[in-house]
Amino acid sequence: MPELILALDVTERESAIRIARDCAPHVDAIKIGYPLVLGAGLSVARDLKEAGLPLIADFKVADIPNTNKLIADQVFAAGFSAIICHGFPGRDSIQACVDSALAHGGDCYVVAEMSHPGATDFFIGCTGEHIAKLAVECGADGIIAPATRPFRVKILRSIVGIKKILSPGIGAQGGDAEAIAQIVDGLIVGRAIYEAADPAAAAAGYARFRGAGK
Ligand code: O7M
Repeated sequence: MPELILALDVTERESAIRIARDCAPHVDAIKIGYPLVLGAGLSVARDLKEAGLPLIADFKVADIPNTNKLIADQVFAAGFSAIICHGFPGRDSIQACVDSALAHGGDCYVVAEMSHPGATDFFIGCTGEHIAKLAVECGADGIIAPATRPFRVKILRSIVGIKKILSPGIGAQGGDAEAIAQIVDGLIVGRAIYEAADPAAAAAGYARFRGAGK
């Protein structure tokens, strides 16, 4: 049964807190990244935790191992439950984030393949598969794979097995929630919820896909 993850990419603290509070009954986790943290400061994480949901840090960390470790340690110290890193910097950089997550009792997810049109310039071929394999070998909790390309998610599933697949690209980017809910562990939805006239109602609409079996 896939979880519903709210990608809270608004840039103002007050609206972030309001949307998180209103949507909390319908979602399983909240993912924030540069838009909100640069707009409102890292302390917004503490405010959002009051919604009572796990917080995922989407900084798509993509540096050398030492810098990745420094970033990941700060993320967990700020109260996040999980960190997302890029896979393309390679095994040692992924491992640094996984090790930090393990040390803090958190999770680490690795971007294996992206959802936007430009991703086809780079990821498709053997890159996504290679990153997914590295993520498994490093002991990551799962990967990020595109809801806009379910056929790619199926290929990546054959590599990661029972590891989690969290999937963005639903709604605003054209991915179909019903189709992707059958094959992933987490639906990441942003604009289709936070830009809706009634974000809580939109979240409740997507929450019905949590019942779809994998
Ligand atoms: O639903 P949206 O399109 O408004 O937002 C999607 C969110 O997922 C947004 O936070 C993106 O940064 C993120 N995302 C993608 O859209 N595509 C990807 O390939 C990867 C991510 C992501 O979450 O990576 C961790």
